[in-house]
Amino acid sequence: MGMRKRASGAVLAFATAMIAGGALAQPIVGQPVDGAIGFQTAYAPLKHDVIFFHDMILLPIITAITLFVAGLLLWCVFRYNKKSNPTPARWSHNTMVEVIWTAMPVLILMFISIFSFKLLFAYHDMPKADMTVKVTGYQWYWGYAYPDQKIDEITSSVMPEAEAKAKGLPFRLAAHDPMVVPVNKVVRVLVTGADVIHAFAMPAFGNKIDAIPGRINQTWFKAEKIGTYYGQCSELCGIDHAFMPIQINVVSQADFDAWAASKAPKPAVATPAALSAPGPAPTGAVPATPAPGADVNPAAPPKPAPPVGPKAAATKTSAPTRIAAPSVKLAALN
Ligand SMILES: [Cu+2]
Repeated sequence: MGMRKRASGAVLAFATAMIAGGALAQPIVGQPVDGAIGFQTAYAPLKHDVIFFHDMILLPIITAITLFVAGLLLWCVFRYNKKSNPTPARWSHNTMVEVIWTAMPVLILMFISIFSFKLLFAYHDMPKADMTVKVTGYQWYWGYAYPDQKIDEITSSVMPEAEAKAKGLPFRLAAHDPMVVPVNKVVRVLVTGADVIHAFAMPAFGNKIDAIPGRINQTWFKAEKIGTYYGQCSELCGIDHAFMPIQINVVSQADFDAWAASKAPKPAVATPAALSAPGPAPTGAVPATPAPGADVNPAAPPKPAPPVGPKAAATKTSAPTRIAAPSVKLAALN
């Protein structure tokens, strides 16, 4: 009776969740859900591929092997115990059986590898990107820069507990200044770390990639629905590792354009390079072309190390400090 009541309660909760999910035009994805099982719902192509690979390829094979081995065990236990089989056979080898139990696992692994490599290539072979976001992991927050929109790095930090509670948002998932991207656009994500190794993970899009100082890793997603998506740093990076959530707001192209316009161009900052620039500096504008040596275009592959010295250091100062920091490390590593 209790079980039945609980089961019907679960069905009701599921139905309510489905209705609520349908009614909500904008999903909020990435929060813990009571009684959930399996992966988070997919909202990007790679995640669909991941779920297909797991649910349609791996899970049936694992289930079949488990049932087969369990059946063999039970058969041996009941058919060949001392009572049912008092005089055991004396032979020990069977060539056919040995060939089968060697060949079968090889064939199974080859079958899995077909789909596994297909998935791997899907991650690697990014479609033509519509835009780029450069993600930098810091102890303990994230930086999002938009080179195409000329938006300097935006610092995104965890929303304090009191504020999150007041707004009804999940603490440790909600963030200030989240990443904002347009819906149905291929977003190339360039990921690096400024201090230690972090990892950029967005389960609803199937993304998880290390943010490594001195390296730029690349991944991509194409968000399929307008909404709010939560992820977290997924590489133990220090004492506040649990307090650097990743929030991505997927919005319409019009909303994204408005947001981008509000973030760029930034007002001019008085830097030594800007002050010494020939001619009157245009008011309220950052020079359109990056200063030489200022590695603000993360799309470019790591270049041979520029000369490191007082001169190089002087040109670096014209770049925003946060972006310059990893570049300096890149140069030092090269
Ligand atoms: Cu971390």
